[in-house]
Amino acid sequence: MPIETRKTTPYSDQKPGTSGLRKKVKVFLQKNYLENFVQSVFDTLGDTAGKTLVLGGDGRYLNRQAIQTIVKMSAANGVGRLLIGQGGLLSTPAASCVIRKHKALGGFVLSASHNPGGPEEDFGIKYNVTNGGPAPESFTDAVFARSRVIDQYRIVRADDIDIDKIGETRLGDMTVQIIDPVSDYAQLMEHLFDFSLIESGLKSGAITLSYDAMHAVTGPYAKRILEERLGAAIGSVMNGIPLEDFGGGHPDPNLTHARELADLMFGARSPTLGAASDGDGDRNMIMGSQFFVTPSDSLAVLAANAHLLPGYKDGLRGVARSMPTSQAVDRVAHAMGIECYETPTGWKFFGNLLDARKITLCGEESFGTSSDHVREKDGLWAVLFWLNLIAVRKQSVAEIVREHWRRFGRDYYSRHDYEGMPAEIGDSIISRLRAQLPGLVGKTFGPYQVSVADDFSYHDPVDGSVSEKQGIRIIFENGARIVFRLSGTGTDGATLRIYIERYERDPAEHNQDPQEALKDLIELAESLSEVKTRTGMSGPTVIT
Ligand code: VG1
Ligand code: CO
Repeated sequence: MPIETRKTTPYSDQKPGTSGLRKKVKVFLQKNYLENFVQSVFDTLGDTAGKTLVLGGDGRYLNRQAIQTIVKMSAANGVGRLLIGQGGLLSTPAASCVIRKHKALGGFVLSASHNPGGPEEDFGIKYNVTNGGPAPESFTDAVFARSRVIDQYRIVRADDIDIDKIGETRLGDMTVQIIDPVSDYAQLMEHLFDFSLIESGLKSGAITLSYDAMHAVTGPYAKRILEERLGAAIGSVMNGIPLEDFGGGHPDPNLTHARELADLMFGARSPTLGAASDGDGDRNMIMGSQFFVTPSDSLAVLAANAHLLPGYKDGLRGVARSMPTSQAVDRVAHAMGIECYETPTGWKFFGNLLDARKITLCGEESFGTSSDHVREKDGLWAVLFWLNLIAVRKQSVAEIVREHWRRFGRDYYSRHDYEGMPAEIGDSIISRLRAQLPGLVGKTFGPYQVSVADDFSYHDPVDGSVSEKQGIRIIFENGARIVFRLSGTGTDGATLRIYIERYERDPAEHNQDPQEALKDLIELAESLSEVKTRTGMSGPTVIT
C-alpha cells in the first residue's frame, strides 16, 4: 500500500477551544485543513506504531468523509488498529468508554457538539487521550504549535473502506475494526444502574418517559437502551434517527432549542421524565412533569442521592463543578463532608481529578454531568441516573428537587448568552470588566457588597498546571455571584456568557421564577458590562 508524504502549508487558526477544533464546514473544506490538524495530532503523539486508536463522530455533515481521510492517515502514520463506530457513529461518552475498555492510546471524536450541522454550519474534531478524556491543554497547545509550522502530512493511497459493516478488515499493516457503537456503552450503563428496577417501573407504566435525541447521535443508543432493553414504550425516543443536519435545528438540549420536548413536558399529558441530549450525546436536559431542572441543581441532586444507586452505593470520593456552575453541589459536598473542586469551564479539567480518584461526580451548568465511569460528560447516563432515582424514591422529579431545596436551600441560577457579536466587541467587554476589577471590591450595589472580584485562575491540584483568565467573577458578601466569560466553542463572532446566581435558604421563597428572583443581579450584570449599549442588542439570544 503506497504511503504518500504530501506537502502542505500551515493554517494559523487551528487552536482548539473549550472542546476541540470547531469551525464552519467551509473552513474544514479548505485544502488540507483537516489533514493538517490530524497530522499535527500524530506529530504531537509521536510513536503510534502498533497502537490502537478509536474513531467516530456525531454523524453530522462531513463525518463520513472525514472518517475516510483519518483512516488513511492513521494507516500512513503506523497505527496498529483502528476501532470505528459503525456508520462512523460514536457518541462522545461512548468514544470515551471504548477508549478505556479497549485500552486504546486515544481517539478522534468528530463533532461540533451542540452547534448546528450541514454544509453551511459547523464541523469539529477533538482528540481524546488514553484515559478516555479530552486532551489536556498541554497537549492541545502542542498540537496548535505544530499546526502553525506543519509542512507535510502522511496518507496512504487506497479506496475508501466500508464503515457500515461490522467486522474486521485491513488497510496496509493496520487492522480496521468496525464495531457496534452502542454495545460497550450499554454494558457499562447496565453495570452502574438498577436496570431491573427501572424496567419494572417503565413496563408497569408507573414511570413514563420522553427522550428527545434531537436527530443527533444518541438516537441509536436511546432506542437500544431505553426502548429495547428497559422496555420504555416504543416512541418514547423522539427524533431518534441521526441526520447530517440534525433536521435543521440546533442539537442543543435547552428550553429554547428542545422546544418540542419542553412543550410536551409543560403540556397536559406530560410523562414522568423528559430528557434530551445534544449533537454528540454528552449533554443532558432533565425535566419532570411541568418542571425544569437546572443543570446545576441536577448535579447537586445526583450528588445527594448517588448512594441510592448500585454504581455509587459506597458513596462519593469528592465532587467537582466548573467555576460558573452554581454552588448547589458545594452545599451537598459540605453536608457529606467531602471535597468540592472548582475548575475552569470545559470537561478536560476534570480528567486529572477523576484519574487521581479525588472525585466521583462532576458537572457543568451547560447541561453536562458525569462520573468516573468515563472521562467525558454523559447525557444518557444522566437520564438513566434520574430514571433510577425516580424508581428508587418513587417520587416525581419536582418532588425530588423541591425536597432537595428544602434541605439545602435553593440556588437561583440563570445564564444569559449574547451570541454572534463581533469578536472585537466581545473582547472589549471582557477587557473593560477586567480593568474594573480592582476598584470593585468593597463596593455596594443595593443589597450586594462585592467581596471578591477577579479573573478566575485554576491551579490544578494534581499536576500543578495553571490556567489563567478563565472568567471574570464578581462575588458578593452573601455568596451571590455574577460571572462573565466568552464562549470557546462558537464559530460566529463572539458569544458573551453571563452567569448569575443567588442563594435562598427560606423555603417560603423557593417558588419564584429565576428571572424574577435574579432581576436585580441581571440588571447589575448588564450595567457593569454595558452589554446592551456596546452590542446594540436588546437582550440575550438564549436564556437558560
Ligand atoms: C460550552 C460550555 C462548556 C462545555 C463546552 C463543550 O463551552 O459552556 O461548559 O464544556 O461548551 O460542551 P463555551 O466555551 O462555549 O462556553 V459540548 O457538549 O459543546 O462538547
Ligand atoms: Co456535546
